[in-house]
Order: sequence, then structure tokens, then C-alpha cells
Amino acid sequence: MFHVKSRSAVYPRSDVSRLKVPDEKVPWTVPWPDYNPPNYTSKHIRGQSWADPEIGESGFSPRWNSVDGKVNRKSHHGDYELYKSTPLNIIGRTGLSGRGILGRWGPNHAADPIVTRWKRNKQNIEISIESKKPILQFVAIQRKDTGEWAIPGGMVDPGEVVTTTLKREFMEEALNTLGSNEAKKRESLINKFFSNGEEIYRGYVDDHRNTDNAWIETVAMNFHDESGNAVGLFPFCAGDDAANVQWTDISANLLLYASHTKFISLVAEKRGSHW
Ligand code: RP5
Repeated sequence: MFHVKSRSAVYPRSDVSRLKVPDEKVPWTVPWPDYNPPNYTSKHIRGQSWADPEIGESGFSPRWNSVDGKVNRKSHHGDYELYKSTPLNIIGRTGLSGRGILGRWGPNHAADPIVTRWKRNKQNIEISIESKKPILQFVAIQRKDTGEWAIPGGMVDPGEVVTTTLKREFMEEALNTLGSNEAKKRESLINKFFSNGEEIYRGYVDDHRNTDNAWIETVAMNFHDESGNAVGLFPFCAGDDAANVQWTDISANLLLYASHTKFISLVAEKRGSHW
């Protein structure tokens, strides 16, 4: 269940089809002597500052399973294996080798800020007729690349601490209107709000960009506005990779990008809200 989108048929932004990997053949420990998936690394990532060179290229001597200079090559799941000096997906086979459109060999670290508030009708928190539990809302963005609704997450920059990424990505994707004056006025409120997060999840993301040799891992944190008077009142505006942004009711009906539905379900469980 946790490695389904990583095996989806056609690789994003390409016409490359993955080799079909049945559930039972996902683990590398299950022998598959003829396993020979297509190899694909998009030429668009070549030479990008955020991307690694090819394995074996002169001057590229990565320190796998370590913090390698400013690049964190450690997995949240422990040490990954190497095959022919190339990292192997920590969960298993995806039906595609190479890096696809991901920049790093091995883990590509992301961060996901889950900003929540209670749904209110005037001053009263709305209760679900179905579950009799209060309804929680989170800030969702609509991704420009797939059109799917998602948590406004993003990749951790080299040397950046995750708490900085969480705030930066939220500001870029959901609070784009906060130009310099507006941002200054609200700066201390925003800083205070983002200093109070609770970790919800840390590890592998079932993202359709994953390959046998490159994959996304995240730290998802919940920032909750209990009174609804902090970010609850902010004028959201989609920016960067986001086409739209909105408060979204949390329930089991959500169908979100990658593993985001799972992360949101963990928040609902933690806060005892309707699901
Ligand atoms: C997902 O992709 C992560 O959970 C995070 O939300 C996102 C990071 O990638 P970009 O939004 O930068 O493309 O796997």
C-alpha cells in the first residue's frame, strides 16, 4: 500500500513506461534474476545546482548514508544498500532505474507543513453529523504539475534546517501576497506560529517521481491554530508551484497527492477530529 504511486505506469513528464512490479516482487530480497527495468534520467536535471552529476563522473565522490557536505544523503529509515555504487530504493523496486526527474541519487529530502484550524460557524466549532467529532481544516494547495490537491511542501535546500523549509515553503506556496510590507507587519506572528510545530511523520513518501535509485523522504509537521486568530485569518494567495490554495475540510474522502492523505489522517487522529 505504501509503494503504489512509486510504481505507477508512465513516469511523469515523460513517455517512459515502468516495468510492472507486482506487490510480492517489491522487496529487493525477493529474487528476480531477469529484473531489467528501463533506465531514465531526464536531461533537464543535467547541470542544475540542485542535482547530482552522473555516477562515476569525475569529481563526483558522494558519501552515501552520510551528511555529505551540505547534502543530506541519510535516509530516515536507516542505511540503504548500494548496487554498482548506486543507492537502491529503501522500500524496493519501482520498475524504473536512474533518477527520473529527481535531483539526488538516494533520498531527496522534503518537508510538509500541515497548517490546521477548526472549522467554525461564527464562533462555534462545527461538529460532523456523521462522526459527532469536530471538523478540522488544513491549508491545501493545488499543484501546477499534476493538478492534484496537496500539502504545500517542498524540497529541503542544501544546508537548510527542516524548520526553515517548512515555513519557507508555506510562505512561497500559500502566502504569496505577503509582499515586503505585509510580510514585515506579520513577521513576528508568522515566526511564532511556525516555532510551535508537532511532528506527524518522518520517512518515505509514495511519490510518482520515485525510482529504484532516487526517492523522496519527508518530515511532516502540524502547525495548529487553535483559536483560528493567527494564520486562520491570513489572506492566502497561491504562488510558486501552486495554482490554488484553500482551507479544506478533513475527512476520509480526501484524495491527495503522493502520501499526503495518510499524513492528514495522522493529524486527524492526533487531534481527535472528524475523519
Ligand atoms: C512530496 O513532494 C513531498 O511530500 C512534498 O510535498 C513534495 C516536494 O516536492 P515539490 O513540491 O518540491 O515538487 O513527495
